Amino acid sequence: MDTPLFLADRHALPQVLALKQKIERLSEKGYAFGHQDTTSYGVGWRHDQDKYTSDVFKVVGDFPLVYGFDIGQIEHQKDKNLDNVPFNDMRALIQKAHADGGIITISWHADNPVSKGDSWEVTPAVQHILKGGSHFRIYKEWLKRVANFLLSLKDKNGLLIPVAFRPFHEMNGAWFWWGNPHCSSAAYKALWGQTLLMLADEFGVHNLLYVYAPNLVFTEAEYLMNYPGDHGVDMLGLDLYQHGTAKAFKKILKTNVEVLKVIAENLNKPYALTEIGLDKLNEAQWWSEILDHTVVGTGIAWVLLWRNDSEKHFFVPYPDQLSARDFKIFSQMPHILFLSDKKV
Ligand code: BMA
Repeated sequence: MDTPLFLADRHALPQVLALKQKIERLSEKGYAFGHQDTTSYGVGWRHDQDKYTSDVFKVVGDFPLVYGFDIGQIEHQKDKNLDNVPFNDMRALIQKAHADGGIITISWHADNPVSKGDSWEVTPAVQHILKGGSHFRIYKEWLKRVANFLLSLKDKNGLLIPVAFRPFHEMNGAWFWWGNPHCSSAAYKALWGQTLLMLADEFGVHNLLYVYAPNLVFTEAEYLMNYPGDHGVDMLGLDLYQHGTAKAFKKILKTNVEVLKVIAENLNKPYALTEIGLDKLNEAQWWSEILDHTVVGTGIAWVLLWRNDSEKHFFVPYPDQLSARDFKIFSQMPHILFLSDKKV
């Protein structure tokens, strides 16, 4: 794939282009394994200074290649994110993952700037936070705090760490205030453009690769409904969870990956499954027979499994979990890239 010469942020730092090229290279070798909050906590443990681990590491002896984090609550200058991860720990874990050669991706479960409820509080807000709207100033203040955190992500030489940034995700669903039923596509696109411009031009954030990521779609048109345009997006994502049977999920996954691949190839952008998983993993062979079977050879850059909160909410096995054996087999497949695979 030839990397286009432009990035969504025209003043993006060289390390952002390097990140994009790394993502493109790895998708030619296979796909990377990613996990949300992998070093922040897992089933039955939380990160502390002397214990650097991950449920992925506990089961397979290796770390993911892609590390997901979420900055929800940074907009209020809180000490911890919405899942109780202290932002100071998060920064240190990002620095460590980056130093180890991992790829960092960040989402933002922002609170509702109008109602002050959480992301799932769907009082219409998007139209009010656009320039000229009644809540623009609040939004701008919140975005400044986002910018401050992103600009604090520096490596040991003081260089900014490049981040695949995935704001306002799953916008074609009804559950977030930025979702389609609660704002028009035009307003969503305006919010995307405004966010990018403000982060880059006003707050000087130039370490971001912008990822657009709808939830499950049925058609290309649906995928593109809120697409902010080629010049505002660097990478295409898609979020998809298994809610029904394995058979039904495989079919949906196959269709979605096909849609994503066709669009991404047309637009010449890398693409990934930016969230995926089966909560509680009650399928012993989920990794090899369901996930890999459908994703292998499709050019997907990564799969990012969602977080391991507790025995009631987890997407990656912990030791002795039903799918742990299969996960180990999956992790050893040569086309699935973990941190120690120095293939990229
Ligand atoms: C959701 C759930 C929530 C969590 C949120 C943000 O999918 O895991 O428990 O707060 O993501 O991480």
